[in-house]
Amino acid sequence: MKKNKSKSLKGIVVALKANFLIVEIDYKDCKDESFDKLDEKFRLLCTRRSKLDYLGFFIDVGDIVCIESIDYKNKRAVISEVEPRKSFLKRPAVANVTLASICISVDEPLFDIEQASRFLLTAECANIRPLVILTKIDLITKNDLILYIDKLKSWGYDCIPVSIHNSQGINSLLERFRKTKLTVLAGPSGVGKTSLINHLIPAVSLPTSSVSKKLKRGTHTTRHVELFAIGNGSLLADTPGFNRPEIVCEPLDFAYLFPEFRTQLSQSQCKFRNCLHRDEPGCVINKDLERYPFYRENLEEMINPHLPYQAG
Ligand SMILES: Nc1nc2c(ncn2[C@@H]2O[C@H](COP(=O)(O)OP(=O)(O)OP(=O)(O)O)[C@@H](O)[C@H]2O)c(=O)[nH]1
Ligand SMILES: [Mg+2]
Ligand SMILES: [Zn+2]
Repeated sequence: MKKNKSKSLKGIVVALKANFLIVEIDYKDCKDESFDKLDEKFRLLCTRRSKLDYLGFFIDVGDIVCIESIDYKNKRAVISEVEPRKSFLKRPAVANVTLASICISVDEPLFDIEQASRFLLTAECANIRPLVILTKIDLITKNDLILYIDKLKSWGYDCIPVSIHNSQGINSLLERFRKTKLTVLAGPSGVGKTSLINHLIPAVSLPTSSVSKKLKRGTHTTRHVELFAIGNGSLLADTPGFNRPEIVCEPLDFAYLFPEFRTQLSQSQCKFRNCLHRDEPGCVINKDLERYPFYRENLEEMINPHLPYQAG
């Protein structure tokens, strides 16, 4: 076994563990090295060159990095460079995301407009078009499911309804993920993100736990972001659930994060260029849309963070 000090390789950060980073590289990229047979992909425990800290480079899961001083025997290496990111989802923090799959359960925990919207807005803010995965559909009737699908449609989103109990939707999900370079599963705690990964990737068996009977909420089982191979060179990220993502955005840009408002703003223009779509004359936004009160309340909070908004 040799230490390869001269050659650097590219890999992807698949997890952060304390002060270390786990980087996955392709066996084919280092075929010429004199080491024993390894899996097609393998993972190395890495530290980072201190110059990266001086230069202020943060490294997150999903980052593409150059590694050197590779010790194949002990599966260790050092990160020397980080490639510029194509996208970045702030919370959960994942770089180079190509699809943000927002998992929302129809029950246990119950579908919540504000919470679902906050997750969707986080993806929209990062300029990553989200896909909604409606989970635990075995817990509701077909008619109720249709109501949820229609609701999401009226917000401008298609969804994939799934259940791990009767495997509904699982194949279309798998197909979609295998066509996507890096998909993140994000959403509130307890909606079944990890259960979905266990179901989709049989080799993976991650801990999950039932939602609290009293609060009907998840118990924050997953603690770290981790990427898993899902076939076809695609990766799927499990992430810790949280309950209330913050929305950080300029008030004038806020309406553009809602597809149903975007559609109206692309068809006609408000009278004033700086319209915030409140009570301005000549505003084209339809105030009867389901998420308008949510937009309005959060807009007022952005403008006056210290004053509670009171609907008129
Ligand atoms: N009925 C039903 N229960 C499900 C389904 N998927 C997951 N669950 C249950 O939901 C509970 C929570 O699942 P987890 O996979 O731990 O949820 P999570 O989203 O990863 O939660 P955090 O890690 O806390 O963010 C478990 O008891 C699962 O068995 C489903 O399709 N139907
Ligand atoms: Mg989990
Ligand atoms: Zn307007």
